[in-house]
Amino acid sequence: MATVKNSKKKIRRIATEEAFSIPEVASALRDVARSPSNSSDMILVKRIYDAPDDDKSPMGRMRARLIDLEDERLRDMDENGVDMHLLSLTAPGVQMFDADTATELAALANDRLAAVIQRHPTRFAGLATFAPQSPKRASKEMDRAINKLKLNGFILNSHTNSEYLDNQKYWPFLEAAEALDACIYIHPRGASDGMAAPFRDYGLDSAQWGYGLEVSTHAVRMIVSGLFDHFPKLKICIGHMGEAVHFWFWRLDFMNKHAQDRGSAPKLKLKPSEYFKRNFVITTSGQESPLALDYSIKALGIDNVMWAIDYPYQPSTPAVKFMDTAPVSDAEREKLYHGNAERVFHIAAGASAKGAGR
Ligand code: VNL
Ligand code: MN
Repeated sequence: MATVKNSKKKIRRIATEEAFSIPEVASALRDVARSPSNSSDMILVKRIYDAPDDDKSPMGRMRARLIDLEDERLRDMDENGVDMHLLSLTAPGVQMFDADTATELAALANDRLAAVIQRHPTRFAGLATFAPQSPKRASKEMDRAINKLKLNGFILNSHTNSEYLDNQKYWPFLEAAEALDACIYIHPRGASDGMAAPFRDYGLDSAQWGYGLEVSTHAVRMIVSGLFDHFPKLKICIGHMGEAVHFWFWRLDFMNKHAQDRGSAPKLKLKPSEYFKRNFVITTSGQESPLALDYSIKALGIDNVMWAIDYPYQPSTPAVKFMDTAPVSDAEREKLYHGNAERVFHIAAGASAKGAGR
């Protein structure tokens, strides 16, 4: 068992950015992989969804680990003392499909998610998928996902057809999320068409670099467009230690003021950094740097940071060790490991799951 600094107490561990898929979505992504699309997601989609169905293929194994919920995943959680995965349909979600296919597959994925949570209510919670391609139907599915399926919030894989949420055609579902008091987790996908070119070399298309730029740009567009003056209670979560947005606070505030003064940006009620602190929470997914954690807590406050693994793309053992040994107090560790996730994602406060091996 990993050592817990300062304490022997067992702390409930809720991992908040944990990826899954269902066979129907994986097979639709295989069709995308074989299509002529030029999206930067194609590099990853071909790698994972057109890999051989074979135990010896590492990417075939990755696809199997995404689809598995109750076998290897639960074992990995038990071995690492992880009480709960907050599951989300993995990137690019349904956002590369046509509107009808996307709407249908989102509902199917949400049904499967609700069913597995019902079978393992102490081990899984889940973020609902929706199809931004059809904002009106998306709002209906969002309502069903929260009120009927009792899911815990929403997942959105950044841009849709290279458009961002500051585009008012998407506002119906922002209104729905705000009214439902449900947080939207903006997860990365390959960069939008206009910014993808420099990320096509050296493996920069995905988690190494491109993903962070894609989501940080999305978050900043939302903020400086004035969207949060229309939706002051909307909650957005971003992973990978906040995609470095808060590292830019000083310059963003200073230069946004200039942009406002010369008329190239809308007037805002607050400074960009104030919206980020009010409307965003972040997770530590796939970014296990104690220095970045320390900066994040100082910049955003301890109530706005949550632990995540990024399973199965990242291994669980180092993610647990990172949080077990983070130089924070036990009260802070409780918030990072589960308290903030319980509040933001409406997860019932509860004891560690039986069988969580610690
Ligand atoms: C990767 C990492 C991909 C984390 C992900 O979603 C993710 C990757 C597609 O390393 O390719 O959530
Ligand atoms: Mn992820």
